[in-house]
Amino acid sequence: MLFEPFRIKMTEPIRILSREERERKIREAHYNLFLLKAEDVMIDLLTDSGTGSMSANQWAAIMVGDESYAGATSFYKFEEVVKKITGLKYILPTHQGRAAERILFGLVAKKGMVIPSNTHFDTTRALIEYNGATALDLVIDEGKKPSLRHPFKGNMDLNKLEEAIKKFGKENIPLCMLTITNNSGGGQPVSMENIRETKRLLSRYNIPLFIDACRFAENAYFIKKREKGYENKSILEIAQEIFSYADGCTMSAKKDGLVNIGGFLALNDENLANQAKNMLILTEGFPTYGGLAGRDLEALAVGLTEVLDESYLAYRIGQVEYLGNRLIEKGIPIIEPTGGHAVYIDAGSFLSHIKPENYPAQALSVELYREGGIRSVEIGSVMFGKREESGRFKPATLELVRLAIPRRVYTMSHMDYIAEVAGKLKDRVSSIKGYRITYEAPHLRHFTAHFEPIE
Ligand code: P71
Repeated sequence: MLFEPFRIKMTEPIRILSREERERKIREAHYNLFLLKAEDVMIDLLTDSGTGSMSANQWAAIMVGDESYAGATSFYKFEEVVKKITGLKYILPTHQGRAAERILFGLVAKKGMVIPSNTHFDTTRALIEYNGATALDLVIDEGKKPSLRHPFKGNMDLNKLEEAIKKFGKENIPLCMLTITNNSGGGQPVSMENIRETKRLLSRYNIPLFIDACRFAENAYFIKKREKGYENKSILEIAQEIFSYADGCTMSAKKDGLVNIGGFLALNDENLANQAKNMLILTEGFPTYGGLAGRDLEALAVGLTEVLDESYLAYRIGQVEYLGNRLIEKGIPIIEPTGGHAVYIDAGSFLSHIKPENYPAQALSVELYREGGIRSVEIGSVMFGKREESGRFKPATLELVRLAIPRRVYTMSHMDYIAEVAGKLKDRVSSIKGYRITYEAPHLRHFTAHFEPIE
């Protein structure tokens, strides 16, 4: 039987709000869960990013953080761990993932260029588009069918990738990305074979491969469990092989770095690394701290080591699977099999009476809060849908509600509570109504949009 492989020595209270209070809070937040105060949320599944608990060893490391402006000891500890895992040569700390992306894409994503990926997550897509380039999602078709089971639904479609290279020309593709695990598509892993073959194909055209490495350890665990030949390898060995195919990576360490803030950009190309270093100094800070404090780098060095522990990963992936199974038992459609960091409810199918332009996944996420104080995140047409210049509505590929599980924060009984709340919605699903947007920002509108229910 699965249990949490840790003891809890410090707790945080959860405030229980009445249904009337929740109704008022969500209305005041314009039906956007990002605009709720955290103290008004009972179970917070908005994101697994920066929301985990640090271990006693990480807190101890915080105390020995070296806050020197230049050449801090903490930087060299961090750099050594990142080099050991990735084998990449130039390691630049940043305050979080999108700072690494901003620097990278600011240098390579010129107007008219195309950057393929299995699936870009919101910040990578937005930063590529902000720089005038085009972000292409080329995940295998199996990855777009929520109920279809496949061990590596995050895989790149190699035929589509080769077609894209021929269509756009290799000179217009500065790099190709692989997001591991594939966040927008359900936290689904990419197989080692697919990473190797993607690299092999790109090498023929001299296109570098970059890994969006947020959840690399969770991806490595899936490879160990599902891919032939890896069952006896350690997570570290698997991670090292993954990165051996990469020319660089961006990382939001707020996920598999097991820290509350941090990230990095790692590169092999000396020329690109020098340009990136100059941008880092201009916009984040001196290269031995990036946008971080010395203590953050200490905690990250420990976190990147702890995340490779197999009993931690078995619990982590097992907890997500446990929640997924409880939802399936209640007849709630989810992306199957469950991925690494979250359960994704297929709101398009669960709320099939709401059209994509009325945001079924937004409607479901509001309802989870009303019913049980649970905060989730919409990954559907609010996040990825568009109104084209012609006025035509272009929906997202999938309408999903993501229940992201923070690392080492909630117990199995919290999972049971979440499943019970979702089960109650099942009984009154046809009464749930759609929404319209009343305010939106030009980029990443989901963070600040206002909504109103359609009566
Ligand atoms: C996640 C996030 C952060 C987020 C996004 C949207 C709503 C709420 C929270 C961030 C990622 C990511 C991948 C694959 C780059 C970033 C940016 N994810 N790539 O999943 O998942 O990292 O947040 O540190 O800048 O909740 P950053």
